[in-house]
Amino acid sequence: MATHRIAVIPGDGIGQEVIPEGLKVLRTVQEIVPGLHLEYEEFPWGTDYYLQHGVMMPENALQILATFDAIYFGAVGDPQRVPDHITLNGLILPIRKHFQQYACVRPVQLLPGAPCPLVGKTPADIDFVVVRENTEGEYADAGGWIHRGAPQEVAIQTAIFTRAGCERIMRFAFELARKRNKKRRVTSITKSNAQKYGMVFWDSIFREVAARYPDVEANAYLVDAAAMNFIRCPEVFDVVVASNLFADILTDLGAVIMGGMGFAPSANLNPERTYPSMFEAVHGSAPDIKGQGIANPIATIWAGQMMLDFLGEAEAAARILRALATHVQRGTVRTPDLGGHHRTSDVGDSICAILREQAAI
Ligand code: GGG
Repeated sequence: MATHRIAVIPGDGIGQEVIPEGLKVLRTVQEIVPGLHLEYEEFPWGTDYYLQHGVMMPENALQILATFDAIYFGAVGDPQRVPDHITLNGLILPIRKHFQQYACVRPVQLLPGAPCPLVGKTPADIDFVVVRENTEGEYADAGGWIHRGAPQEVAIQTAIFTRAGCERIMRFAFELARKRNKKRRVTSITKSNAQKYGMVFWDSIFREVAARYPDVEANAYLVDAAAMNFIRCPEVFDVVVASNLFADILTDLGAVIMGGMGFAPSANLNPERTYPSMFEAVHGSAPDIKGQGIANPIATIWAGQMMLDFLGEAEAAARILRALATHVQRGTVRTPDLGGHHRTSDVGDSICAILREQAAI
């Protein structure tokens, strides 16, 4: 009987409201599935911590986190108090990079009952996964800003694409297409007509890696065409692989076609399991609604489900996904983003009640 130790970082804004619902669901499934044992330790890192200590997390934070099996993360950002580039670069990006969580897996799956803004599209049409390169590319933190404030001031931000980084994320995408065993198709997304070094390099590595997977179809789009096709024909996608920035942007679009930002989960995986992986919603801290208790916790609950799946707890993960899908299909408990009047905690309670109902059958 394995015990999984989970580091919990609610972070900022609605992260502090959705994480308790995720934990509520995890605790409920733990009561139901024999042998499932999860232990949690919560860390108060984020913008409040920054305002007290001058850093988003303590100096030894990564050493502390390294001792856990997984990290369950809420959200980061409180731009009224601290600029976003400080909060993001002080918390979530160093965790992703240090722990080599290079494969950011973001399902774009429309559950029956979820509100899809695309006319005529059904859950059968919207079922793909975006694999985001999570450690380099446009978020590599390479650049400089000189002569600040002077007329000759200049800033340079460089995207970094390494052969090792491209190969590993592409291999991951092809393996995922095999594992999903649906369309067996990987679509690479770049802007290599305009970005003629890094992205042409990405394209050439994609062709090399694709040649090693003859059983998986490989194709490629420019990012502008991909954005259009996410809306026009989402059914053509199975596994999408893209750089850090492009996949970050496209997965907000993906979230909207699967029902809204409140639905979209995200797993930052270290596939080799050398370090802990981190699970969070795609959405951010939503300062506009923080503290009101009305945020939709589905994405964070779904991220908790992905965490259990990655930890090898297949039965518990399957139960959460089933309960979540039932909750969405019933549509009786809805936060305001879905046109309802329920509260964040009502959604957590509803999913826990369905988990218990389904366990009793
Ligand atoms: N729960 C995710 C979160 O807080 N995201 C804030 C954000 O903007 N992140 C950018 C990124 O995911 O790279």
